[in-house]
Amino acid sequence: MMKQAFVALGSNLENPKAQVEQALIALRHLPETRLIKQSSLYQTAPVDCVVTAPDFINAVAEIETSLAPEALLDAILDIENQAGRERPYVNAPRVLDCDLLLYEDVTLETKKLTLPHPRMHTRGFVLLPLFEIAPDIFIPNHGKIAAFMTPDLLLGIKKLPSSS
Ligand code: PH2
Ligand code: MG
Ligand code: MG
Repeated sequence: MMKQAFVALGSNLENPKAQVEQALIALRHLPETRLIKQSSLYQTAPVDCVVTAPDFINAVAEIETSLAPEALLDAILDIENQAGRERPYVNAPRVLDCDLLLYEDVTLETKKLTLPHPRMHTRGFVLLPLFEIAPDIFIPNHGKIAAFMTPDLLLGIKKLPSSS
């Protein structure tokens, strides 16, 4: 049985736009998985990062997969590692961050994985691209996405034209 899931992508190192585009290609090639929709790319000001952090490119993808949540997480962390992800400190600039946001309406809290992603409803750089491709999505434990789309969260976010 195919399950619906949403993955957030972010990069602010080493040609972020190319990193996110490459990650979207890598998602297409995951086993047991289909890429259903991808959002536009967004240039976003860093949130909760050191002041010198460069802007990010962010996007969200909708997939269908028969991988179980933790297997899907492993698969997207492999995509990060393939891109050369390093973790010198919390929220350090990164070549690629792939976060599992939602998996059906599953709520889960294990050592490895929390669903829904615990900060997704507070972050404009996740909410705006997610809203673009899934405006009616319900965030388990929280509610409909539109309720979280407050103007202050959307400051510092710029949608890139699809051609650029
Ligand atoms: N990711 C973070 C912390 N801050 N800020 C932006 N703009 N985009 C991100 O993807 C991002 C962030 C932790 O993963
Ligand atoms: Mg993240
Ligand atoms: Mg992450």
